[in-house]
Amino acid sequence: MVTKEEVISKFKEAIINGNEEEAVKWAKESISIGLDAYEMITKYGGEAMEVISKMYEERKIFVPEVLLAANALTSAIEVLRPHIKVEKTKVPAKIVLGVVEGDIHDIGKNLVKIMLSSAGFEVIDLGRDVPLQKFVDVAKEVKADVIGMSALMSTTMPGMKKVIDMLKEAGIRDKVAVIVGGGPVTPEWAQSIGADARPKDASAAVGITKQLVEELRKRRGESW
Ligand code: B1M
Repeated sequence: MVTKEEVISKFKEAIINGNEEEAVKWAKESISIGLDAYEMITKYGGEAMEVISKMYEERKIFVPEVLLAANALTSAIEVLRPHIKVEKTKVPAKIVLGVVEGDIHDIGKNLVKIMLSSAGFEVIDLGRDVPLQKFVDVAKEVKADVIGMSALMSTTMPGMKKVIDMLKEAGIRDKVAVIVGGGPVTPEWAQSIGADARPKDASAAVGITKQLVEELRKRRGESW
């Protein structure tokens, strides 16, 4: 009989080693012994990725190993995903979501998508490395309530500000809420570029989106 600690440790080890099969195996095991699916991804998966990040910075591993670890975590997320508990919202809303141009880190964004869609929001996923103008064009086209942007690199973060400026230029900044997130994105930076919120993680994105949509609805009186 394996303990919870052993399962968590094996799960992290599998991700760090980029062993997809093992990561899936321990993800399944975690569910069968009652560990929390969301915590397995964000806390323990996140910790494994931090180890990977440090090893990469210390040049002990290189991009191919980082990619293998990312793939192992992605496959584990697929197993854990149906077991994530999210409270359903009664606030209908459309969210246009994507990773900004130049950035292909999409695990966090995919997690945000899982949480928002599980909560009942309609998510239009633009994917990763999304041309900035596309956020604005699609938001207009679908009459989005919220634009969600993710960035994992300091070099791609400025794209978020550009999108907000484009929304202003298009005259629709007050019609849509903007949330931003990702490793280097701080609340202070989010505020400085004029975003409405910076949820610290995918779970926080649900409550914040609900609150922003309620405020938006009152402000714009449903007319887009
Ligand atoms: Co790269 N990478 N990477 N990488 N990578 C980082 C980001 C880096 C910090 C590693 C390091 O140097 N220590 C560094 C960036 C440094 C910087 O900012 N200047 C870096 C680099 C340099 C690069 C390359 C340039 C390497 C190269 O080619 N020489 C290259 C860039 C490619 C590109 O984007 N153009 C690159 C490539 C890759 C891989 C493809 C190999 C792979 C990505 C695979 C994929 O995503 N499909 C990869 C990975 C895996 C990482 C690290 C190790 C892990 C990222 C991750 O998935 N974390 C990362 C190190 C790190 O982040 N510390 C690193 C787990 C994930 C669940 O967390 O995405 O933070 P995260 O999401 C969190 C929160 O941030 C939040 O919610 C999630 C938790 O619930 N959140 C949001 C995220 N988005 C949100 C949006 C919201 C709200 C919350 O609202 C809209």
